[in-house]
Amino acid sequence: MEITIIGLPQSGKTTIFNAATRGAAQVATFANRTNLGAAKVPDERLDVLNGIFNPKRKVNAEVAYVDLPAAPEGLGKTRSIDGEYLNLLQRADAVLIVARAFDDPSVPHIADSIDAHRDIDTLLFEMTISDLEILERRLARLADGFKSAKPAERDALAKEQATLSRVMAELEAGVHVRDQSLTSDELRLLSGFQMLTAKPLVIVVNIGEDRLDDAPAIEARLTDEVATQKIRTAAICGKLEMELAQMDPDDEREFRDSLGIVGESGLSRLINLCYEALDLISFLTVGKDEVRAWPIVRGTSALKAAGRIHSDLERGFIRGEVVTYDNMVACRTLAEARKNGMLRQEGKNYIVRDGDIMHVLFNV
Ligand SMILES: Nc1nc2c(ncn2[C@@H]2O[C@H](COP(=O)(O)OP(=O)(O)OP(=O)(O)O)[C@@H](O)[C@H]2O)c(=O)[nH]1
Ligand SMILES: [Mg+2]
Repeated sequence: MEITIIGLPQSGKTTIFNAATRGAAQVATFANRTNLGAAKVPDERLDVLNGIFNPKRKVNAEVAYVDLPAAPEGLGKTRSIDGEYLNLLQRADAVLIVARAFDDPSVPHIADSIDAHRDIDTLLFEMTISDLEILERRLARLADGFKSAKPAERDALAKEQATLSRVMAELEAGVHVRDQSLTSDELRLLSGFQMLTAKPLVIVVNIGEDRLDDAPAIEARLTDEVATQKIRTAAICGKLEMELAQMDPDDEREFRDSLGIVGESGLSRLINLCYEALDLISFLTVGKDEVRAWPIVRGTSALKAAGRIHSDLERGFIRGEVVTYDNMVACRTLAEARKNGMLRQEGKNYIVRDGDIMHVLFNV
């Protein structure tokens, strides 16, 4: 699963990539390269389990992030996304848009003024245009195919034509594909085209370090004007978060305290929003060696979840022993959970839930 970061040139994409992945990719004027990295997904439950089990290691779930360079001609000027850049973007499982709100005279802006909401609209517009072009091309091909099609094939072609025309009309009216009501058959058809406005979307506004106090107000406006049920939004200070992420944990905590940042950091929240956007949940494993969170797509069966740990566990799967996180914390050992009847025996078709602690019994 991959989150791909896009945004106008110099909006802070690489800065936020570095913050999320605790990386040190070059932040520079038009550094023309793609950065790949993984972000650890913060999970307080792991910290608690770590305290109970005292294992050798604690392993967070990870999600891959891709930081694209600005589009060749400068995204926001091309009035559509195409070519190699479109191909890269189409591969994304979810898109993270970075919009600039920080003010810094030494960093140029293609529009010569700072307006995050305008830039978000520009990007959404470009994604929409790109999808319209995908649909136009497909419809043109269908029209050609129709002429040479045998009568028996015409029904299917006509049906596809009708669906695509309807999706296109809604898109022209400004309704992203992800917000359209589509049947599962239609969704299956559309998934082949990898349309950009069908992808889960997170929008982050990159605010200046001098506006940390305004973050709640900025987020409220985003919630009002941009967020939908399927578009998640947040405001974070990219530069500050990057600097914090590059410190060792003790210094980071001290620095955060000195800034008066309480509760979950903006960055943690952002990473969790992306996790949700991908529709990922975590199941947990515990033991002497490690406590660990494993990312799975919501709706994954115990059998497939076991396969995430190791293919042998899927191949030789017998059953899963499952206890909820809360019950685990209350009982503190699996033996105690078993004694109290809180360790359930689940078969291969059990749908694993977020926070399930699962021990897989297998035989190969
Ligand atoms: N003051 C301030 N500067 C920032 C912030 N975020 C990014 N910058 C600066 O803006 C410039 C561009 O940041 P990058 O993270 O490289 O932006 P980008 O979107 O990856 O840029 P391209 O890949 O070249 O399109 C750098 O000089 C950053 O230091 C911020 O929150 N505050
Ligand atoms: Mg960059």
